[in-house]
Amino acid sequence: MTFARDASVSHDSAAALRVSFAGPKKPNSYRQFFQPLTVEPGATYRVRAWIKGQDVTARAVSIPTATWATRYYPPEGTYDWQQVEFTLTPGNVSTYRFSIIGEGPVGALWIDELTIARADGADPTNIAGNAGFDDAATVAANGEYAVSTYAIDRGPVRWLEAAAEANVAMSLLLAPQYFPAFLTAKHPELVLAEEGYDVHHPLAREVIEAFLRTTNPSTKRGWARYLTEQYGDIAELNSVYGTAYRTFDEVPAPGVRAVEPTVRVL
Ligand SMILES: [Ca+2]
Repeated sequence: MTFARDASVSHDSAAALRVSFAGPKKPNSYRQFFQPLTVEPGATYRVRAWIKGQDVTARAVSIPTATWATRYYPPEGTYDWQQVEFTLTPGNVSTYRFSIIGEGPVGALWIDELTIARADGADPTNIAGNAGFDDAATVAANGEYAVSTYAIDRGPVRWLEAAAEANVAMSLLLAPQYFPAFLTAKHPELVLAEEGYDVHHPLAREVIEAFLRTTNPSTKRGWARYLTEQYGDIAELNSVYGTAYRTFDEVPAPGVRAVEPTVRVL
C-alpha cells in the first residue's frame, strides 16, 4: 500500500496524493495516512475533495468520518476527476486524526484539493494543511530523509510568531529524544544511550543542519511579512530609518540579545 505525492497527475496542475496497492486484501492489514486537525469540539465539518480513480476495488480505500466504524468510501472503478463531499464529526475533542485508510487492491486513487471546513459556515477556514498535496519537501541527496517546509511553517514558525506577538523570547532546542526515530532505527550507530544520539555523527550533523537551514529562511519570511504589515512599502521604512533597502527581505532581523546560556549535558 503506497501513499505518494504524484507530480504527474493532479487536478490543480501541481501534484496530487496517489494511493495504490497491488493487493491482496488481508485481515487486519492496512496502511494509514493521516494529519492531526485542530477542531471545534462538537462541530461538524464538510469535507470536499477532487478524486480520480483507476481500478478502485470495493472498500479498498476509506476515510473514517467520526470513528473507524463509520467511513466514507470513494466510488469504485475507473473514472476521471470528480468532486466528492461528505461530513466529518470528530465529536467532543479539540484535535482529531484525519485518516485515509488503504487496505485493498487499488490501481490508483488520486486525491487533490482537499478542503475541510465547518459545515454550518461558522468559519470558512480550510483546517486541512498541505491540502493540495503540493509541498514536495526537500529530499536529501542520499534519500535518507526529507525536510518539509510546510511542517516547519506550521510548527516552529507559528510558535515563534505567537511568541513574538506575546513579546516572549524563544530558543530552538535540539533535544536528543526528538531526533527522527526512523533514522536511529535504520542507523543504530547513531544511538549513544537509551534516549540519546551522537550529535557528532556525520548523518546527525547533516540532518540538524538541513533542519536549521530550512527553518531559518522560514522565520526570515515571517520577519519580512511583519515589516510589510507595519510599513506597507519599503520606501516608508527607508524614510523612517534613513535607510536604502530595496526590499523587506534585505532588512536584517534585530540582533540577538545576550542571554545566559544554559547547557545541559546528557
Ligand atoms: Ca495539488
